[in-house]
Amino acid sequence: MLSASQFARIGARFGVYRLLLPLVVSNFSDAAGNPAVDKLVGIFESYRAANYNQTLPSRYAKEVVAAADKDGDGVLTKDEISGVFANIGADTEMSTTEIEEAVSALAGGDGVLSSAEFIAVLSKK
Ligand SMILES: [Ca+2]
Repeated sequence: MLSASQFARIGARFGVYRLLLPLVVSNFSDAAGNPAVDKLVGIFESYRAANYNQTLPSRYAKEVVAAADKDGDGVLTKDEISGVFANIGADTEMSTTEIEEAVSALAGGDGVLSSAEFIAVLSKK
């Protein structure tokens, strides 16, 4: 398991690679240099480390995403992500604009953040 600070360092390194190597292979590696994305991932990772330390990251990610997708349409909106932040007491940690930016960066070209994409992001540690 990576600590939040290790993860932040990796995020920073991705940022450097992103400048050096403009070729990216997925939404996540593209989005990992984005400060809003790094912040969002860091918040979820801190929450996981504090509350789901005995749970597989993949299972944790599925639970978070299932709770987040209120309308069950398989797509996560910024409002649904904001709702999760409120539920975990992190609602003051990111502004609506930052959440919007992170969701749109993670969504990639199609502009839609699917549950599956978000599970992949959250369980990537
Ligand atoms: Ca939804």
